[in-house]
This record gives sequence, structure tokens and C-alpha cells, in this order.
Amino acid sequence: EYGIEKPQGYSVSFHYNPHVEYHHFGSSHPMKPWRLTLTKQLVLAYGLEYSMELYEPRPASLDELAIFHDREYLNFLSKVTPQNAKPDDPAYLSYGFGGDSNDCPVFDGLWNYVSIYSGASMNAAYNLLNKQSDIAINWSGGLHHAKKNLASGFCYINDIVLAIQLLLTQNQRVLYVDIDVHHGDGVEAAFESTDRVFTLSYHKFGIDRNGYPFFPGTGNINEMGPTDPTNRGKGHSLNIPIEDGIDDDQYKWLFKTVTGAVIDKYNPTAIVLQSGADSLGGDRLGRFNLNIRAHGFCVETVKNYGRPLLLIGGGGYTPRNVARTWCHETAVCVGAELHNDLPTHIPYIQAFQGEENGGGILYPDLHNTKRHDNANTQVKLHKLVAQAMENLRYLEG
Ligand code: TV7
Ligand code: CA
Ligand code: ZN
Repeated sequence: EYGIEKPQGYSVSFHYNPHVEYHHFGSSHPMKPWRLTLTKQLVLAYGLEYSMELYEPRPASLDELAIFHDREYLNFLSKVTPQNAKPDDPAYLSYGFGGDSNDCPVFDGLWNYVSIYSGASMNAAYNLLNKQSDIAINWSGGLHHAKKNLASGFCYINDIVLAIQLLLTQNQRVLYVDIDVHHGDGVEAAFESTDRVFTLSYHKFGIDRNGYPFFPGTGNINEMGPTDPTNRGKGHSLNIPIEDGIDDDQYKWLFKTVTGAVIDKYNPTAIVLQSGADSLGGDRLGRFNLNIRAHGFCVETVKNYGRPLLLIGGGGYTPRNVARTWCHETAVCVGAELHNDLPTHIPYIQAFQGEENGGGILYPDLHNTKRHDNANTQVKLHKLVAQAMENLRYLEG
């Protein structure tokens, strides 16, 4: 390794309000805020807090959330409780609550929960604006499905849109990149009419054998935002639909090629990376076969462009692997290598012990969990990249 200089010395900030952990969506719901407890414990156990600045942001206020969301929706969200909720109230259904799936339940402390994760993303964005940090991290955010007046897919408030709106006060062009296994539809929709935000999402896309589309059912390669040529947002969204079982080498190649081309052509002055961990192998809801280091390669690739970077969480439904991945990616940001043997003094060490593989280590082989056959052929991926490059020609005007 001697003589090779890695770009180092980024100032990194970690924005986390621990009160977010104490919220529960319901016992059978896949979204588990305590995965953030595990993440924080791993980060501390490896001593990463000495290489970055820690912040404990206050919750966002209703007025702050109203820079994107409708006030009527926020008023409803701020008042609804499991005790006063009326599931037959038309407002309740129209705002995305209840329904068959119960993706967005009303739980105790809901308003507190959404204000906390949103406050953390906004605090992180302010840190980038003030040049207090080069990279600002909020693992509790990344709730990319929420619309201005609609809860969707476990997301009630779109903290990403709020953070990007803040970044736009001092940046001419913001790039949004989303490696969650689901399509980042809420962020794409929020900025569909501007050329000052480019949205790029990698996700599973397709219909399963029961005829249900993979959630949210949008994000095919031909969906590039508005089609009206007078709309400034035309061509400023790129969607990369992927099939089940994609492996490390395929994903790394796809990510590097396409993200690199977008950064070169769009030349953003700030980047927001949603690093949803449900694209890992063995995720309870995901379909991909990625290992932790391949997921982290995406963070490293974006980091190496040296633009102000907001790094946020998102999905991730196998909590121990979410914690491993986000700890690894925190280390990537500060430029640290971590031992594969987990430190022995972690409070929640039992959560990482006694797995068929991966007990006691940071980098288990998740590809070996092989729950999804790889339906991505090299031919299909090359065609996908060719189509993505074709879509990017809109940027040349
Ligand atoms: C960012 N998948 C969010 C991802 C949101 C995915 C969905 C569930 C689910 C919800 C539960 C639950 C679940 C085991 C999984 C179309 C439906 C579902 C037909 C009966 N268990 C993110 C949202 C997705 C809720 N929703 O991107 C309570 O899985 O697929 C759907 C919607 C409605 C129709 N029904 C199928 O990662 C954070 N939900 C258990 C309890
Ligand atoms: Ca995605
Ligand atoms: Zn997801």
C-alpha cells in the first residue's frame, strides 16, 4: 500500500437524535426503528465517533416541514393518535393511512418520530451549507416515498425533499442518488418540474408471480420525468430497473458506469445519497444479493467525487445487517478500515451472535443466503446501460 495516496481528510458529521429509537410501527411491521440503536452501538464500539463531529438535532417544527408538505396534511399528522384515529374518516384514507396493507400505521408518538428524523436531515443539510462538514450523515432519514399530502410505503414526511430544498438555497444543481431496493418516487415527483435537481434511482422493478408489481410499481427505464418539452424538469430523472438477484460485480459496474456518467454530465454542486440497506442479500423485503462491501462501494464512489455529500438511510429490514452496513459506510466516510471481528463490548452483541453465518463478524457473506436467483444477464445489463446513456443525451440540450 505504500506510496498510494487515498483522498483523505474529509470532515464528517453524524446527525442523530436517539429518541427516534423509542418508536414502534407495530410488532409485525418490517420497519424497526431499533435498527438505529444497533447502528449507533456498532459505530461507537468501533470508535468512529472520534473521527467525526456528533450532533443531536432538535425535532423539526411544523413550519419547517411546511416548506414542502401541505399544512392540512401536517395538521392531521400532528394530531392523529391510535386513540382518536377514525379509519372510516375520508381524510384518514386520503392521506394514505390505514387501507389493506397498513404500510403506514398510526402509532404512539408518530408526530414526534417524523419531526425527529426530519430535523436530523435538515440539520445535516445546514451543516453542508455552512461548510461545517464535507459529508453529513443521518441514518434515521431517507424516507423517499412520502408526497406533499400523502403517507406512502412506511414514509410520512419526506426528509430528503426538505433537505434538498435547503441545499438549493446555495446550490445551482443538486444530484439525488438512491440505492434503496425501492424506487425513490416521492423525491422524483417533488422535483419533476425543475432542472436544478437530477434524481437517479436504482431499484427492483417488475411483476411477481402473483401479479403484484414490486412496490411502488414505478421507475421503468423510460420514465424520465415530464414529457412536455417546455417543462424544465424534462430528462432530469433517470431510473435503473433491476431484476431479482443482482450480484456484487454487476451492481458495482452498473452503479459506477451510470452514476459516473450522470455526475460528469450534470456536474452537481452537491450530492444527496439515499443508502437504503434493503438492497443487501438476505433482506426481509429486498430481492438483491449484495454484500456489505458492494453496497459501501456506492458510498465510496460518490464520496470520491469530492462534492458536498448528504448521506442518509432509508429501507433495511434485517436489522443486524442494516447496522453492519451503515457502520461500514460511516467508516468509509471517515476513511477508516474496520476489523472483521466485532468488538466484544457492544451492548447489543447478542443481536450479532449465533447466525448461521456472520455470527460475531462485521462482514458476513450475504450472497450465500441466496434467496433470489440472479435474473440479470450481462446482455440485459449492457442494454440497460446503453438505454441509460441514451436518456442522458437530454442533458446535452
Ligand atoms: C423506504 N412491502 C419503504 C418500502 C415500503 C414497501 C410493502 C410490506 C409490509 C407491510 C406490513 C407488514 C409487510 C412483509 C412489504 C402494495 C401493498 C402490499 C396486498 C395484500 N409486512 C422503503 C411498501 C410495500 C405492514 N407495500 O423504500 C404491517 O411485508 O407492497 C406494498 C403495498 C398493498 C396490497 N397488499 C400488498 O424501504 C423506507 N409493505 C406487516 C405489518
Ligand atoms: Ca432506489
Ligand atoms: Zn426500500
